[in-house]
Amino acid sequence: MEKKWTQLWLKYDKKQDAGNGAFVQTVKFCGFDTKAAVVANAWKELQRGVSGMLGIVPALAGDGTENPKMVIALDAETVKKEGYRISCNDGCLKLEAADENGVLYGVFHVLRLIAMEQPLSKVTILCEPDNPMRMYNHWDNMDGSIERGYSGNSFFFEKGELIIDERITDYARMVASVGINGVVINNVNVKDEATWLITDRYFAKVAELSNVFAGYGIKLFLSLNYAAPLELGGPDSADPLDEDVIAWWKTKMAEVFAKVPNLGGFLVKADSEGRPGPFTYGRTQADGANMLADIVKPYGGIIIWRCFVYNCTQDWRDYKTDRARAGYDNFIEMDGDYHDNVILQIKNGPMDFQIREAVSPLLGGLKKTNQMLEVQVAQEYTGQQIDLCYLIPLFKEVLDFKTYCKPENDTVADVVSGRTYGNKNAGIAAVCNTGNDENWTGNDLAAANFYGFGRLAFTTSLSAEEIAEEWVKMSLSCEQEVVDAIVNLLLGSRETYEKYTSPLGIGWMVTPHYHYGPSVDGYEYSRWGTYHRADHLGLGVDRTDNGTGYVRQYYEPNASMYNDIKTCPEELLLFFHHVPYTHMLKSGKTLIQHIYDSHFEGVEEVEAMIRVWNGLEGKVPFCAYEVIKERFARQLQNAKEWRDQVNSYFYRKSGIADEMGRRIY
Ligand code: GCW
Repeated sequence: MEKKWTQLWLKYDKKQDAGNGAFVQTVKFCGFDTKAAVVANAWKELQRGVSGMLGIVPALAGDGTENPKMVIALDAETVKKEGYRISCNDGCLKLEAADENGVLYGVFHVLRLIAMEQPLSKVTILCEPDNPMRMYNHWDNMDGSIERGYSGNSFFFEKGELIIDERITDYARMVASVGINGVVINNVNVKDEATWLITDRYFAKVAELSNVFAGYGIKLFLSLNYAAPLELGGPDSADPLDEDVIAWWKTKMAEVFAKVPNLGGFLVKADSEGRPGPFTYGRTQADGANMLADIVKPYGGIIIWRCFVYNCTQDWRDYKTDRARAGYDNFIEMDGDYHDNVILQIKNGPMDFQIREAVSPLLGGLKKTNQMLEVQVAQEYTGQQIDLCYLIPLFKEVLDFKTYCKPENDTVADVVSGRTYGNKNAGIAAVCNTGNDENWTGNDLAAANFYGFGRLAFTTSLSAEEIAEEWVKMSLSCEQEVVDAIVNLLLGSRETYEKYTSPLGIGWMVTPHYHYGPSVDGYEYSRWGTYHRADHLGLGVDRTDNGTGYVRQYYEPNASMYNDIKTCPEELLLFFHHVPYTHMLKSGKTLIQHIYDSHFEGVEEVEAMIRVWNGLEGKVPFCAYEVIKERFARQLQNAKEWRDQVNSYFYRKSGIADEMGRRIY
């Protein structure tokens, strides 16, 4: 069966000219070789976009051309790496770029403006990426399944093989258009065939894929099985200090880098959720990461080492062990020991991609180690691309968080961009939400996250609203009324989701393993360390000085702020404190009343979103309209289930009735 797929925000359908056609008729390149892959692709894209949107086929101007309307010129002096400047003077549009990636990003910027029907004549803009590394991580398995994937199967793998087709090129165009410059194609849980990606069995295909990426300025990365030596017929150990193990990796990496061009390096999940790692051999995380890093260094390779290391066989009776502490406790002591081509990749929160949790204290806690932020665009705990949950506001909140690691430049955005400590190996990665569904992301509106993450990683100062507006205009409609309606839906969606799910930062309460839908006690008596600790008097995890002491992992004044129930931000109240149901919130409501109210409100808000959506029938493309409508119907079911289970649970635990006398079971 032939698979089809949409072009998302690069669909290049007919647009109002807005005076733009005049600029893109003849284009002249200065200082760039139009035959070089990335520049050639940029030129191809410009032709494709302009002819689709404006009905003009741009021509390449020769050296002798008197008055080209658009000039794409090299400027590595005043424009930084991967950056570009667009300006318009005397009827000539100028795109100056520092390098080939800059040309590509600049061209996509021009196309974006055309797609948004904005006049090019008014542009003067210098765009340089805020983060050196801007990556998508795919959790795709080689059998074609995707761990935490909600939009079909993998388009990278099928039945143990790599797929190289037109869709891969479209994927590369898509992510390059928002500035992504690195992609990990396989799941961090590297098992079975995936371990063999670094062998002869797959080199030819991996190289082919890597070349496609190279044409769009994207470095290929692979997830690595730390125990590869044992599984690929090497030494019977993966001890990072063992001479035979080191020798085996040296030979292996020499081979891999020789066979696979454009390889950026490797992502490693070690000693995490049953994956092998240096702890097995009594070695440290730094021992493991540095061993690999030293070996890939001659090839310019980077080792991205995940910090998702915690005890996943905890006893729920144990109140002292706190999963939130684990990342920091496992990595802080060796700050400064990691070599300079190691980057520690840290999830935004200390638990796991919940709808609301504190910011990981490791970010900025580490002062002498390269750090990268990891967020999840795939909606594992945030509605699985059935429920609408625009995540850019959440990501911005994390990036804006003031760590107090230094007197200035101390936000998470500063730290992970490398501004705080002046390091180059830094950036942001996101677990991607795509699959081989026709619309790529299951719910068409979930593509706003796919788009938005890249835009935000490139230009952190963009607001969630600006990003949403761009995406809507490029994907669904430029009609202002429609744009406003959809942007509002997106912007309110995270809080709505939060309202009908788990309250005030406590998280979880999800169906075990699947993580969609409510199960209040689903993880309460399990080994995973994700408890709410509800009893008949109250709920929440005491992470203060009297509890697990987690608050002390933050710098002051954050530590004291979180420690004191009076200053702890209320949206994180239950993350840091065990609180009586009768505790009075700033709103003047008791905790229990807040739980009831927010759950009723959450469902009402979903109903309101559905009314808005129904009003857009005929104003957005039919397919998208129908898919989204169906998703909203499922979201409403889910929201009601959450409301009723959570409210009933806490009514039964507390014995306190809803002041409004609404139906609780
Ligand atoms: O959130 C958990 C997921 C796992 C995932 C793990 C991780 C890839 O439930 O499916 O494994 O995080 O981030 O490694």
